[in-house]
Amino acid sequence: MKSGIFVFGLILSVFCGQAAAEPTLAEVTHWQLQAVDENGIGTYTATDKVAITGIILNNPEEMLDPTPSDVGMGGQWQIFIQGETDPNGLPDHAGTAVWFGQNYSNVSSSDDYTDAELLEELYRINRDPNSGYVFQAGDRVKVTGYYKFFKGKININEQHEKDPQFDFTIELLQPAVGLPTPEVITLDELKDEFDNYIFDPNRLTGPEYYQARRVRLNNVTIIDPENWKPNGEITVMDENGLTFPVKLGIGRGFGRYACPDGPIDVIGIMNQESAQFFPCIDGYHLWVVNYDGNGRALTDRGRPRGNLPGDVNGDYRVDLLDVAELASDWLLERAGLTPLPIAE
Ligand SMILES: [Ca+2]
Ligand SMILES: [Ca+2]
Ligand SMILES: [Ca+2]
Repeated sequence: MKSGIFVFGLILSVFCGQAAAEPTLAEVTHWQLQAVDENGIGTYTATDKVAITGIILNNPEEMLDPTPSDVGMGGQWQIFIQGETDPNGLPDHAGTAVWFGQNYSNVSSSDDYTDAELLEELYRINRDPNSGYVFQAGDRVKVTGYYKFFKGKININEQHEKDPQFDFTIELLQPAVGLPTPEVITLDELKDEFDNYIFDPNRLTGPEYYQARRVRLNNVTIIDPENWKPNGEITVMDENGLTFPVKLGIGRGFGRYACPDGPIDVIGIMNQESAQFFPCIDGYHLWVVNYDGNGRALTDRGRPRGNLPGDVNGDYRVDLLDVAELASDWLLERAGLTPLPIAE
């Protein structure tokens, strides 16, 4: 009898286990996914998982360092996806970040990824599962996964769980579509007359309208060049004295080139990481992931002149300066891009 109850219980638990393991999924627009309430808290809860489509705005290793590490969150990876149109062909004016990290035990009860597991997972999410194509900024993709709200926006992620059932997947829809033309914005659209962030829970004005999208601020000045460095944060000011933070990525250009002086245009991704977990109505900034040293636009135009691939520093001459930078990188590999070691 006891064993009969045990078997029944086993069948029940298997059945319930299967039922619980079937997450709900919907294809949503970025606009639907990024809805917030009056405190800036994300309100989307309709399904367990979502699928979104759009254009990749950044190469992940210029935004966060994927190198395996025991420190803090360890290796990290993030891309922003900009929405295009909804199923009716109307603009999907929003965007979504997709994030992945190594040491989830800092923020959840999950185990961490070992360094080898991290490399495998980075290798997986950097490539189209059907073709092995390596994703790049400017590709059109579909992302399917769980999501979690963090400091002002809903990110697609693994909900900080290493268990493979929390994996997200990225599929290539069309390669090399090109980066979206940045929308030109002015600081008086983002800040009020007292230089405070405008917050609109309807997301029709202010930084919420541009969140996770590629934008352009023309003719501003960097007022704190002493803060110029990879992973630093600088401040730009317009001619009316309004200011806005610009977060610098870890693209090599921020170490290679001096901070531009004089008026400059800034092309970056509008991001939010609010000061508090509640409310989430501040903490907006532009995120520029790399700079090519051109002096007029804080961006990486990505098409160097000269047709001299050995010209590492972009001065149209291949010499010892280039060799020095090359030598300092000798035998470095980028986690998640180099082929994985073959298992013994
Ligand atoms: Ca927000
Ligand atoms: Ca995973
Ligand atoms: Ca050179």
